[in-house]
Order: sequence, then C-alpha cells, then structure tokens
Amino acid sequence: MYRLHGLAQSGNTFKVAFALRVLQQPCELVFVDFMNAATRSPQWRAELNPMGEIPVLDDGPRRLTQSGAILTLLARRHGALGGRDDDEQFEVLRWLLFDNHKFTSYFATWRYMKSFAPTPPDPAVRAFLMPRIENCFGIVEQHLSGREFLVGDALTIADLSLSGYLFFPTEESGIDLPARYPAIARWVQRLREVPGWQDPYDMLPGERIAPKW
Ligand SMILES: N[C@@H](CCC(=O)N[C@@H](CS)C(=O)NCC(=O)O)C(=O)O
Repeated sequence: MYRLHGLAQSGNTFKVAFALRVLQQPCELVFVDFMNAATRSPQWRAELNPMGEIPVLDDGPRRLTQSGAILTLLARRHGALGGRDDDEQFEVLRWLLFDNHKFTSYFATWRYMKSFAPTPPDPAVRAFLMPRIENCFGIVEQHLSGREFLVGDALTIADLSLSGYLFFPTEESGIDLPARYPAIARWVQRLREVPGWQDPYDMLPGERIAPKW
C-alpha cells in the first residue's frame, strides 16, 4: 500500500491524495509537522526528502517526491488521468510545468504568508506576488471558459495539479474565486463532484488552523 507523508494545509499533498482516491488506490496518510519545521531537520531530510519538501509518497521501498512527477507516475502505472494520446499527454505536461513553476507556486506562497507565517506578509512581497497570481489565474480563467477540463474533455492529472490549492477556504488567500474567476470557480465545483473528492481538512491529517493575517 502507498504511504503519503504530508498535512491538511498542503495543497501539494492534496493533489496526490486526491489522485490516489480517484484511482481507487488505498493509501496510509502520515502526518508531517510542517508548521513546526519538521521538514527543515537534517534527520527528516536524510530519511524522507533531501529537497526538504512534502509530499513524499512511499512506493514500497522507494520514496517519491515532487507532486507533478508523482502524478505522472501514478497516471502511467494505473492507466488513467494521463491524457488519452500523445497530444493530450504533451498538454498535461505543459500544464504541470506551468502549475509548478507559476500557478501553484505564487498562489501557495501567498496563502502561506497570509494564513500561516509567523509574521504578517510584507506589503512589498504582496505587491510582487499579487500581479503574478492574477496573471496566472487570468490565463487559466480564459482557458477554462467554454471547456470543462484543462486537457481534452476529461479529467486528467493537470486538473488535479492546478486545483490542489483551490479547495481551501477563501479567507486563507483572500481571493474570491466565484467573484473574480467564475470559470475557475465552476471547474473547482466540477472537481468537487468527482468521486473520491473530499475536503482537504477532512481528508488529510492535521488540525485546521485559523488564518493569522
Ligand atoms: N513542486 C513541489 C513543491 C512542494 C512544496 O513546495 N511543498 C511545500 C509544502 S506544501 C514544502 O514542503 N515547502 C518547504 C520548502 O519549500 O522549504 C511539489 O509539487 O511537490
């Protein structure tokens, strides 16, 4: 059985957990005390992930990291969610890279600073991140206008990757999806209806934390 190391606040963990549920693969969830710097300890890095990141997926004796790489492996191994032909697989890869480099990266960084960081976000950091988030969200909003999923006409790991942080409460990021990005909000609702979906705070280990700032 797979074992997934992460916590409820981690949308990157949620991406993998949701994929495993869609693929009907049982998984043991292991809590990582990320908020108390568990991933910064040399011992954790030596044993779990030298990159110092969650999620980590135990695949037998192998420890897999990077949600995009993990999602790709799962899709290939279980023969679903990876795109139905070469063109779709290429598109899936493009969106995974866009997500990891920009879409999730800027948004998750902002949400962490706004909700969970020990000090309030510096206005200069907000001024740097917000236009970049808006640019990424505008690109996805336009792409999703008039289509149901990111690639082709069916659910893929691209949807699971880009949506990973969009199921958390609005107050954690302060970005009101239905008001500002209606096509994204409709897509997120569609994903909530996929069998296997569950709220991250119900699915993953760890206590819910009220947004700090
Ligand atoms: N591209 C990575 C990002 C993983 C990531 O940034 N995880 C966060 C928690 S959700 C983390 O461990 N951050 C620690 C750090 O960046 O030092 C992935 O998708 O797995």
